[in-house]
Amino acid sequence: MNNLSAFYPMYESAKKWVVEAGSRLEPTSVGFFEVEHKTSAADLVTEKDREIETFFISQIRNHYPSHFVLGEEGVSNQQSYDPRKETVWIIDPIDGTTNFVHMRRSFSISVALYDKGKPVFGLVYDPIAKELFHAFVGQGAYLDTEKLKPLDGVSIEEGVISINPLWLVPNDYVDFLPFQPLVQQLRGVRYIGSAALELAYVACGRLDAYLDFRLSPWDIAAGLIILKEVHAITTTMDNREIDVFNKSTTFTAKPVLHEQILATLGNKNE
Ligand code: 2AM
Ligand code: CA
Repeated sequence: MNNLSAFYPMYESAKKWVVEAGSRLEPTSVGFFEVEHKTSAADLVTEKDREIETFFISQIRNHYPSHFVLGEEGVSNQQSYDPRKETVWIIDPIDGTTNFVHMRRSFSISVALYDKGKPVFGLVYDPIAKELFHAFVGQGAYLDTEKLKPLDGVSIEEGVISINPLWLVPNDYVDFLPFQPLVQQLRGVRYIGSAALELAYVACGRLDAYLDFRLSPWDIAAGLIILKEVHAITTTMDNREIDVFNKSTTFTAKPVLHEQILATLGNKNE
């Protein structure tokens, strides 16, 4: 842990920055903003996404000029670098942009720091609920000041899980048919639409598992760190280790449930 202690002041700074950035996303501060499509009509970006990412980049450049920033909106415009050799902040300025645009709630800001490819700390902040999920590697995970407990096992029959509904229809990633009996066995299925928040909800026990498509580093970087601290089991859908710097399917669950879901799906996705 000694070599990580140098990062502690950055963790403290990051906590202040997410709360400050979040205040700009509250209904009273937001006002009118432009909405654009990226790859499709379902893939939105707003001027608020870019504003929040720019806020973090200016803070990081001022305080830690040697660090790199990997942000969803690509505002930082840095020369290419190897994230496994540098100190990198991975930032999703608004995770759940569709929710931000349509509902003005159920979105989050996700900030993580990885040093030479290794996780250091992660924060997921919901500025509407004013909930900050955070963890520094090896020191436990927290919801605000409350330490989160290690997760207990749960069975499919008792499980309430979040699944991207697109898993349940023909798709490019997994065989959808085995998901239908899975849904029938579960106590309940939800989908929130902010990957970072869904990972945080598994960590604090509000959800028992979460499965989603090929997510990007900024969607999952912070959540993975928080989940590990509470002993969630997190893999790709084919039960491999997630490489945070590459897109991958994401499957996190409480003990027992992870194994049961994979068995129910028949590991057909291997
Ligand atoms: P975003 O809101 O930051 O884009 C549900 O849409 C979840 O999947 C959100 O966390 C969303 O992140 C993420 N996601 C990743 N790629 C996406 C895409 N191409 N279109 C919509 N959502 C995407
Ligand atoms: Ca995102």
